[in-house]
Amino acid sequence: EIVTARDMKRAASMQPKNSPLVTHMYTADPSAHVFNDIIYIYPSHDIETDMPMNDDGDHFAMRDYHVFSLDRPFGKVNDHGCALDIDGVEWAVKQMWAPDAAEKDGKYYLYFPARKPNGIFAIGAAVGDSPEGPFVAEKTEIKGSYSIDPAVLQDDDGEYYIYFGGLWGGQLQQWNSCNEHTGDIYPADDEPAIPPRVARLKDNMVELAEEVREIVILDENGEPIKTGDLERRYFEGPWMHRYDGKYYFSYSTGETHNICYAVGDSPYGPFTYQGKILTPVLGWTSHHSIVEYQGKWYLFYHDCQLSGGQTHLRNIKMAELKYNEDGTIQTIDPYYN
Ligand code: FUB
Repeated sequence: EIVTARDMKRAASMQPKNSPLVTHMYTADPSAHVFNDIIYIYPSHDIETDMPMNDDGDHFAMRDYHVFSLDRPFGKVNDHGCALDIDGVEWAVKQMWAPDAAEKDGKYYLYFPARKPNGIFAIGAAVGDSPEGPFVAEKTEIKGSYSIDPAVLQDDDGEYYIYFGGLWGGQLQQWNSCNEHTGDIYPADDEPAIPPRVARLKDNMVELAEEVREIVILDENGEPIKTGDLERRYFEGPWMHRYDGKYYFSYSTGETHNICYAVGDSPYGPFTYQGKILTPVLGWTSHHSIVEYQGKWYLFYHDCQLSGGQTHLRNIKMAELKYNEDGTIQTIDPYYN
């Protein structure tokens, strides 16, 4: 079913500018990386489910990951098959949500969130010898991790950082600044918004090297963006990329459906809000990644074109991303108006 009036309006009136990259299954949350001069995409694998639709995202019932590669930008997509199934993850029971991947010293690492038997989300790592997988999951989740949507930056100095966190069903509001599980706590509208999280990874890539830290996103006055600022506050789907010496932290604003970004001088932030990268897509969720390939930059994102707006049955897409001379990003509208 199409879930909101906004979705119905868009489904009826919008012509997509880009086609789904994968059409033989539903895919979402595309994390793209260039390994060995090939663009690889690590998406969620959306499936049909009887689970009721709710704000906890129970209808996102995914249970495995496929890895895809592109023979060229916007070109043929290769499906490399199932790279990890939940049956191979001892600590997890359901909901394999948005993943990411990284390479170090010829080994490949898949990072993914899932729920533990107690219902609490954590982030796991799985290791493989090829960017295509298969990946073998570690016996336990990454100790000290929580919530959803891991995204890993390989920094220019060889350090790796994992970013994560998502509100509502992603449970970020259940964790305080000391990384204690408190249960739901939402700040008031005029208080700083719940921040995304970051930690450096150990050399072994499957453990955190430090306590998880909060990331501050500042407004144009140098003040933390507030909880009530729904058009700009962090909701889920972090991504980090580097451009012209700066750190670009981008994310989804959830119920206002924007992909926004903020720029800083350190992988830990603070980051200052700059603007929108992607305006709302068909479907409730918006989730992206950004990658450079052969001198051009690309945005990977999803919408619900293939399923006619069913919000848990999505399809990944790509678009070229362009910078202005001052380093700001040109906003992409995914539809012809
Ligand atoms: O795919 C399940 C969840 O939907 C992801 O973890 C979020 O980022 C949103 O896209």
